[in-house]
Amino acid sequence: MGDNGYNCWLRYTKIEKTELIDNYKKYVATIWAKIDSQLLSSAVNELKKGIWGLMETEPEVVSEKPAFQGIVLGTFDVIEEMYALEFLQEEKNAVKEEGFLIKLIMSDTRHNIIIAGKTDKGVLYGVFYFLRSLMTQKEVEQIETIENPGNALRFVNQWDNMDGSIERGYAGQSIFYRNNEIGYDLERVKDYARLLASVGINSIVINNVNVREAALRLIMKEFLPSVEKIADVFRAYGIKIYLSINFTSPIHLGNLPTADPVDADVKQWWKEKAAEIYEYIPDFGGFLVKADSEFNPGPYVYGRTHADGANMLAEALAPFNGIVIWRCFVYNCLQDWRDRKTDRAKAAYDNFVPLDGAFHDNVILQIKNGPMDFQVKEPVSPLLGGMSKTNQVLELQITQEYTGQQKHLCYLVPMWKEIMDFDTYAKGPGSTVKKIVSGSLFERKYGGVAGVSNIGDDINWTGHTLAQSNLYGYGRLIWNPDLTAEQIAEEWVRLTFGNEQIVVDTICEMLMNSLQIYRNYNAPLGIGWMVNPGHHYGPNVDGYEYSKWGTYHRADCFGIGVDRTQKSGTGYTGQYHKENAEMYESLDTCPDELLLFFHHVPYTYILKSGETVIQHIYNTHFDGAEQAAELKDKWMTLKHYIDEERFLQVLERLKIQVEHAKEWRDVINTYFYRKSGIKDKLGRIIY
Ligand code: GCV
Repeated sequence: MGDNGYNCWLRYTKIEKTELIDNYKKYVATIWAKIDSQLLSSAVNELKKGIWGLMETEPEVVSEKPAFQGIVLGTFDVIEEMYALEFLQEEKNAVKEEGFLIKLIMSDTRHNIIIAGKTDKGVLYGVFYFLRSLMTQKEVEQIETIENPGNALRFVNQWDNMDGSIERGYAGQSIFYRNNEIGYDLERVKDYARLLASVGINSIVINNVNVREAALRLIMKEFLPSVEKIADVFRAYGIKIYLSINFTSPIHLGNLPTADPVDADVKQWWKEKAAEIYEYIPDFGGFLVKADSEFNPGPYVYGRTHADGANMLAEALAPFNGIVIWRCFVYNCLQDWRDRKTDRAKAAYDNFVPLDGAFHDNVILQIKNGPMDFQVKEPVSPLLGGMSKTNQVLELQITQEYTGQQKHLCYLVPMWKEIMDFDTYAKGPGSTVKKIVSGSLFERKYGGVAGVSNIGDDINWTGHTLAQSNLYGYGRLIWNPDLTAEQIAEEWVRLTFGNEQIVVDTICEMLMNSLQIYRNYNAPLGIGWMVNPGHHYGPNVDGYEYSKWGTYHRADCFGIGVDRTQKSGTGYTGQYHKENAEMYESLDTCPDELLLFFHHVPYTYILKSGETVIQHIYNTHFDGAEQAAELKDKWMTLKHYIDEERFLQVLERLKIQVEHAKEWRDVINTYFYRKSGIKDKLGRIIY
């Protein structure tokens, strides 16, 4: 059967295991629900759609009689009142704001599956959990659970522009905009909302953080009715919308002479603007701001601090419970490559740590996972762990800007786990990033994670069908940061390609190996960059070496790496808490995988693995290219198990990857052979 990949992990294809269906059928003939909200209507519709697809049963939806048989759906209060069911107090206490309980009642008189939440949103998440359980063939007795999200704010950020292009998008055009118009395909937007809600996403920023041209006007009356339509679609799936704004909007849109955050007219302009937006969208989330960053103006233009800027907007949004998400990607992007003192890696910490505690309650700082920019391997940003009195969200990149641009297979969940599990020691051992960003470590009001989306209007959403695993995995991981990368991979494969064991095993193995394979043939030992400038695809070792962007490897004929130590380098290591500062400072304890990020060493330096740096570069690049070829061979073994359309789609991408991994191998190896003059001890071909 053909499958173009559009339904992703919500395929609801018929379950072949008849015993399993027979068991479930005892429960699914009726859905009991008092549908008095959009969220419950979405939940019931999804349930009907799922049950029909999976079991070819069309459940009857009933609201008012006592429910003796069937699925009972609703908040605890409503279920207790309407369906003569009582919950234990512990059960009710255990379920938090957006969590849910799934429970079976099997007695002589009743056969019920209860999906209950404190809120309707929790019920919707419970429905998706239930359907996922069916698709992954859980026995009915195994579906009982209580789940709560590990992060309160679960964002995707769209880097969509109003002309329809997507900054760092690799799967077609925007589903939101075309030719400076908005909301042209609301059906598609609705399906996106379903996909996002199914993995627990509850917030979306619908335009690029670089707010230029028409996008400036999204907060104006001419566009707000269309923004409202988008908000309506997402609201039905429990997702709040946010807009990225340009800090100098009062000048461009309000004809004011300044955007100075302490200016009374500027403050007033934003207050009125916020009020106007809330007239259209009463539950509008707030603003995302990229200020003083890569040519986007901000408070520094007026000699003010980032706290001044963020707080001014926060005051405008506060009466409506809106929040300001303020990005920390602030650095000098006009650096001189000859200058070895300035270190881009230090910038976020230097700009924001002095302001810890100065932000209003409804401001959240959004911090990229690394100090540079979503490289294949970077240390965790020391800003995560550098502040205890400020709300923070972690920013991850789901779109594969530096990780193969959805032409290469690169399952990113293992990388995100490395980040979330990193111990910052901010409050002693166990101060992991996941505890900081959830807000639990420092008991912050807000916390969560934001991911830059990887979707576009390609029929399969993500270009590479297997890149759907990253969107799925992102949502699942930030809902429950304790899930393993393997668990998430397996779930995704079962939902997306079915439960045949060979399919599950093979694709899981491909996914789980893919990050290391990509790292093997990419920039070595944590140094990053080495990509073509601008579009960032493909190898170019010196692409950014003599540029203004602050992204250097400092390779010469003797050695490579950036000395970021306190002893002799830029002093960046000193931004970490003692345990990590010491680990990175010393060559003896700095992990191999980050060696060149922290130290400049000769090519003959011997790694902990026992290899020299240069031999490591050769080995990993030869291995990486070979392993990429093996990915394709693995996929070929599934020819008879996967529908032709998706099989061929993935194969086409894997072929590109195989060729392109060779390019990486040869460019990197040749470069370092020519720089160092040191031969590969295994005598393999280097040009
Ligand atoms: C949206 C990197 C990317 C830019 C991106 C920027 C950011 O520099 O290459 O495309 O801009 O990060 O995160 O603001």
